[in-house]
Amino acid sequence: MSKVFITCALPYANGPCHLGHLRSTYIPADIYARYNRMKGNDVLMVCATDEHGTPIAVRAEQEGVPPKEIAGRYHDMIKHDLESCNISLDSFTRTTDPTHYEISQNFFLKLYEKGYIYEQVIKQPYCEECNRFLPDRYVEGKCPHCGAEGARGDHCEACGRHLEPIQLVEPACLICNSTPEIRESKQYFFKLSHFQEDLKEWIENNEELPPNVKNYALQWLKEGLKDWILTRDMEWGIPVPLDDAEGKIIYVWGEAFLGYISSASQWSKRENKPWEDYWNDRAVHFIGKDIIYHHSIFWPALLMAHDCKLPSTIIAGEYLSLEGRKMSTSKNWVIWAEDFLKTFDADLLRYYLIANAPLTRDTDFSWDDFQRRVNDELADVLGNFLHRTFTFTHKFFDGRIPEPSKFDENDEEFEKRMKELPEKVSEHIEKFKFREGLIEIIRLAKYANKYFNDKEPWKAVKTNKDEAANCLYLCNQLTKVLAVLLVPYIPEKTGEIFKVLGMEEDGITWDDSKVQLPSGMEIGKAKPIFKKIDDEVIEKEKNVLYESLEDEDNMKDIISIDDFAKVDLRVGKIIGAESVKGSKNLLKLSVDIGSKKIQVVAGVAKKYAPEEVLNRKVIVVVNLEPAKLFGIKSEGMILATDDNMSLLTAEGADIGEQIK
Ligand code: B3M
Ligand code: ZN
Repeated sequence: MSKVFITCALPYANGPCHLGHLRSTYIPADIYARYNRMKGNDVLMVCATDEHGTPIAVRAEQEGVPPKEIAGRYHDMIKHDLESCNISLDSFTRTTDPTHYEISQNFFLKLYEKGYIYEQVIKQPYCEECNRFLPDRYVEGKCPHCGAEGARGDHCEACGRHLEPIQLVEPACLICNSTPEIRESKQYFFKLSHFQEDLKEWIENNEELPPNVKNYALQWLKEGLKDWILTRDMEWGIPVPLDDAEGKIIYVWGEAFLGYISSASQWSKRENKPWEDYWNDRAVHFIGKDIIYHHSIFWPALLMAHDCKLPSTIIAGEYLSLEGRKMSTSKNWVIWAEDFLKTFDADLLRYYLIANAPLTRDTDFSWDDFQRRVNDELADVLGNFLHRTFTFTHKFFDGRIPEPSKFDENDEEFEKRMKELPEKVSEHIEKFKFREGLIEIIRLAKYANKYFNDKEPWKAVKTNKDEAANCLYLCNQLTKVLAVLLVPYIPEKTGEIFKVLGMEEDGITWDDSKVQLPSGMEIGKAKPIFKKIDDEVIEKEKNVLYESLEDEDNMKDIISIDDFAKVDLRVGKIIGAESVKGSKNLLKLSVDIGSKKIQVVAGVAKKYAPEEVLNRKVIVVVNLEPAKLFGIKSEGMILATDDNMSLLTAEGADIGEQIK
């Protein structure tokens, strides 16, 4: 028996789980964990929510609530999502737990003391308006490599490159949109470059690392590793545990990995078993492909620096698109686990996401394909085989497993295949080829249906009862074999099969697939375990999904007419305009709205010079709560289009006229 430490990438606590997370990481990890437990290995499977980092901090700021509150909300949601999918984690904690702070700070200190972390003054964008440095996602601009708009201070989604905030072209503060200046600040660097050779050796010689991870990692190593900034000037995060580091926190990626350890350590305390035994035996990381860099380069280097054992392997699930388009949570082009599970069993999702494609390939979720696989493979092949076996056993053999007699050639072939199956599936799962394992199982069920048809036990029972008995004897045996081998994949459905067989799923081992059911054993009532999905059900799901796409094109959220009526829109004439010192975006305008004159700061300076807007009749929101932009009071808002910044005008209208 060996011990296995299994980790799932820590989801950011800023959104619930969607199908992409489940496909790349959680379902594969769970299959592996369940399989290992059934093989008698001692498994510790951990995860936690990743609760630091700028996405959560920015969001908290935008919503005006503390970051930990946001994180707590999503921690609960994610926990619920994972449980609903039967992801059998032994520990699911938070990176805001005190244990995590302690472990992360100690880890940092140890590396500092060993000389792997050093100080250096660097240039960073600083927002004068917001009075702070702008790390990571606090700043957006154009990507210096590919020119894409909307690149963030740490990453460009368009070309996938890692960025430093000062590399951004035309940077803007995400909170106030002003142009940051460059200031100097002391940060702590990790000597990543020092580990270049050791990493290369580890990656090249690790036989278990799958090709997708290996190839990426070697390519980055070829480009050469640079030292890595491990800290940020930011409030939200784990404070750097050094005296002269006030206001600095450990970069989220510098502590998130330790979430694996802090989650395990909390489990250890509870269970009174040392997690180290698991880590030192065999550790397997399950991640999505977007974080291969972090897990194959940063994390092993951190572990080397600390002198810890490296993981055995890293399994990276590739991307899932949706109906042929890239998934996007901001565009609502996404299927949330919770929504999916309102209509369908978790096992259908587990089945489909694994059967659909090998983990190491990008693939697509499509509703039609989902329906097809469930109906053809689960209902028609597997479900049909189980159902006819159980109903015939009741109909012709009193609900008892018949006594076999001498097998003919076909029976022997059937038995042979059945006996070979557990080993075949095992081999695939151990190589993380979950799809291949599943396909073997379905293939055998398909063959079993053919065997059943050829044997025609409904006829044989009248002409040659022994032949029918052999057929039903073998088919019943196979139902159990299939049920055992499918436990890692679809644990709820297999529970239903075991119930018919009068067995408990808890405690079932892989080798139970080899134990024969005794003749004469009574089976329970047959009931359909896999049902077909009707076209209407799929149509409905498609409509919901595609509607969100249309909504996105046309409008954001639906508001009531009363909500709209609250907005006081008037025609105003711009009677004064000047640029705002230090801002490329803003114009300071004086606007006559009939009843009075108001001052408005508008973000249209990139499109219009002050004299170009003078005397224009524009649409003004006049009952907006006054705000200060660049220290200048703004008492309303001028309507303009978002990207193009074209002013909406009403040249023929009267000043002060209301818009309804
Ligand atoms: N929180 C999620 C991601 O980038 C990130 C994973 C951390 S694993 C240590 O997908
Ligand atoms: Zn700012």
